[in-house]
Amino acid sequence: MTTHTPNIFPALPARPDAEMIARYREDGYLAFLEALTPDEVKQASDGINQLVHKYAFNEALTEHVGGAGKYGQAIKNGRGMLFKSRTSDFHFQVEGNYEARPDRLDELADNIRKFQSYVNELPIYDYIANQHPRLRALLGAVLGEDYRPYSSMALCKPAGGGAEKPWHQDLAYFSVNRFDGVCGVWIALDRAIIANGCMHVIPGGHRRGPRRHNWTKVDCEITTDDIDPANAIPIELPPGGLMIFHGLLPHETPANQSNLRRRALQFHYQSAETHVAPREEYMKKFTGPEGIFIGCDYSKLATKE
Ligand SMILES: O=C(O)CCC(=O)C(=O)O
Repeated sequence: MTTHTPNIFPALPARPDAEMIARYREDGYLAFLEALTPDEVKQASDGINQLVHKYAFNEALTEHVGGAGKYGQAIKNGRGMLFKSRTSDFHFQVEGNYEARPDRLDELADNIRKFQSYVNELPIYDYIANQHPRLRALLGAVLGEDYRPYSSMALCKPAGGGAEKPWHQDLAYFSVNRFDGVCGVWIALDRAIIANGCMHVIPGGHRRGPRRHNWTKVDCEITTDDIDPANAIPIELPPGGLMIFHGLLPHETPANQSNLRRRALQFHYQSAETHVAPREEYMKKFTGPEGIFIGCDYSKLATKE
């Protein structure tokens, strides 16, 4: 077991200092208890309900893919109904054990598992992701001033059973040309604590490079022979708190075993030198000692029983 003083600071500063950035490079993450204002948190949280009301069961705007989805039969975390916008990449997926109904849209909004590509759906998301002055200063210091957005994706955990997201590195999924210039930003919209599935990280775990991921019955994950959970620390955050983390940092969020909903926003960013690479090129780089790809291989999942 390692001892570690968590990199949890009171507030996201106007400019991060050199010491903070040195700790990011060393430990792979920084957290700030206060980053969004209560009004920004409310707008972002209400936005989830607005998007569900706009898109769910709206045939003109949305395609509904019932039940398990493309890969859902093989894994527990992909089973809920999928709502896909017909005009943009925006889509969201319902938690696997929840039955979506058109007459209960606010309840449905509390039972979403995943929102994807939502940043252009409402001005508040574009503001937080791309214009927030303090977040821009932090990203500029971490990735270089000419960084760019990579994606927007948010996992939520409904009260009383929202599923876990097991140990993984985000770069096990992202087809990019290099692994030193990607980071994620995770922002709590509800209080995130151990009981409702807050983030857990392995401080410094990004420095070991890519780790082996396997498809299990739950998800694509680093199994515990390559992670020592005793080295993990929880990052508990109030609404509006923010964590920035390296694309190779192993992290997980346990299941929500409480009656407290846990919503969060997540954005990823890339440095100017980082670009989307053909899958084959990326797979030759995200390798273990044998030179074989060890990220999340979707072709294996499609054939999994
Ligand atoms: O928000 C969560 O529960 C987990 C987010 C995460 O680790 C991911 O999307 O890669």
